[in-house]
Amino acid sequence: MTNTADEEVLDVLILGAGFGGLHSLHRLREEGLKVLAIEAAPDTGGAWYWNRYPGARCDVESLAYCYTFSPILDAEWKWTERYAGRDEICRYLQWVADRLDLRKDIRFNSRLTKAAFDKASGLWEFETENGAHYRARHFLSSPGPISAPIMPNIPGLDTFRGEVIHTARWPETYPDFAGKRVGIIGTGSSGTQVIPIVAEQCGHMTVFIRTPNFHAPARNRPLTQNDYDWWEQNRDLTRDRLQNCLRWGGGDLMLDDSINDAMFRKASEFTDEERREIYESRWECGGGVVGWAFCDAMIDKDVNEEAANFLRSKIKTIVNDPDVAETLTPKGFAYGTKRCTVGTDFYETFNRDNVDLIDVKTSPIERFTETGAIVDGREIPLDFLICASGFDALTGALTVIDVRGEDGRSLAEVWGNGPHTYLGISVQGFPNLYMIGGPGSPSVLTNVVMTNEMQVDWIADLICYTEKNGYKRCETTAEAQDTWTQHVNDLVKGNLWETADSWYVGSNVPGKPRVILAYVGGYGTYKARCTEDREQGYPGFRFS
Ligand code: N01
Repeated sequence: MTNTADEEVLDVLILGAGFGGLHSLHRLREEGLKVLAIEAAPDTGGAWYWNRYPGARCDVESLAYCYTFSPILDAEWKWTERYAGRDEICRYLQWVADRLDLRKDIRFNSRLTKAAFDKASGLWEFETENGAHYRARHFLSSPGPISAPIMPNIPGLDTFRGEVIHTARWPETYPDFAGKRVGIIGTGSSGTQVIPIVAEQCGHMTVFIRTPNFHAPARNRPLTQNDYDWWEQNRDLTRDRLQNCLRWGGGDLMLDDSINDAMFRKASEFTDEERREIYESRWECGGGVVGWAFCDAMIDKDVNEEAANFLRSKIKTIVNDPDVAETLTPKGFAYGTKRCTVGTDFYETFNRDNVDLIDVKTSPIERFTETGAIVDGREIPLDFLICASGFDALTGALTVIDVRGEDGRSLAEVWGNGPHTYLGISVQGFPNLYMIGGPGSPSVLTNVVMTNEMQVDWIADLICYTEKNGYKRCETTAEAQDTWTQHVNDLVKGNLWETADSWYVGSNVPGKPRVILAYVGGYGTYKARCTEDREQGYPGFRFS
């Protein structure tokens, strides 16, 4: 298909064929709407398609990191590991696309470059990199909240003659690291996963660390028949629990109920000894919510500090060199305000003879040369540079595309001082545009698949409401948008969330305004707020 603009008008065009996009396609098709999804990648997978780096693995347990809307999918899919690797997640989504016969309504290799709302026709008009055009009444955007990679801005990087690889653009042909000197920038979720694996494969690795983060072991393992039996019996209960817990993130399925239940109580309800045991049990069990042991972990500074100190204390017990352990120790920000990283053998890797750690806060990379990086006036020779340097999160996926609303202004302009949205779903001046995982929604702080499902259903209901009532336009009001945006910002004022620089607040992208990008009020509160809006006949929207 090269040009459909003159031939047909879609009811809905969906951007992205990851978790949110596939589910949206299925749900809206079931509603009898004419829907098409476009996807930049050659297959399904969304962000997981691109994050091909070795070690890429989800930090939410696989049993809970999948769709819940279909009993068929539940019955027929079996995860093989506690935390699914990138390839298995991609296989899952490919299988879902086949099982639900979605592929016929997806155009792959179609990178969206332009989307504009035409006021006269009331239609969205789309253009892709390969020259295809589409028109649709509704635009449902699901490109993934963490999908626009950024590179470190270091002088001379463009002159470096070795291979430069961003983890989210890993080459299809696996690099031959044998005997080679590899530098790596970034010790976030991607960096902590890729470092241990490449360190085993290369001749020498130099890790350039800027802000050591809190880190927990994943304790990944194959799932057993016992796990499947347990899941069969507890699936509904567990899902209810996830739906009702404010901020459940992952890593808990394998914990004893008594430890899990502590998460609903304040730390002060437990003795020092009990709290220590709870932290130890969580550490032994593994997962990113090790420190999120009590309901006030992200509210009470002292509770948070205790969790932080517990995690800090573990580093010295693993890393042999005390100076290296110190460099790896997070300081100056609260646990959880920068996403806790989860991996296998991250700290252990710094005991290897072929791995060096350089603190770029005290010894910055002055510049790159053709052959390496200059630090403290001396060249560190490199053959490869891996950039696990992160993403322009939440807004970047849409601002890299030329998306224009009814007055011709682009989202990038409108969000110039920080994103304004209603429920993270709708933007004033952009009628019939709906975002999954948008700024102002809690998606990235929750089990993102669960929040996506909720948003897909909510948006589908809204589109159906618009269609059934014969409306042409549905857009949020300025008042609803301002109130929601203020609420999102107020939630972090003067509390722990303000302590860290990270992609949560956009500070990782030069020039991006420093505002909280995700809703920190929790999944349950958010869902209740969305449900209330729907039940009251969508007072946050204007229909015409
Ligand atoms: O990116 P990040 P990520 N010089 O932004 C460093 C999800 N995810 O790709 O902290 C030196 O977290 C930067 O340093 P600093 C997950 O939600 C999930 O790792 O800014 N360093 C930081 O260490 C995650 O949170 C999974 O000081 C520079 C790193 O690069 C999100 O994606 C796996 C630098 C970037 O860390 C993003 O994770 C992967 C410079 N110039 C990703 N520029 C799982 O499910 C940047 N850095 C497990």
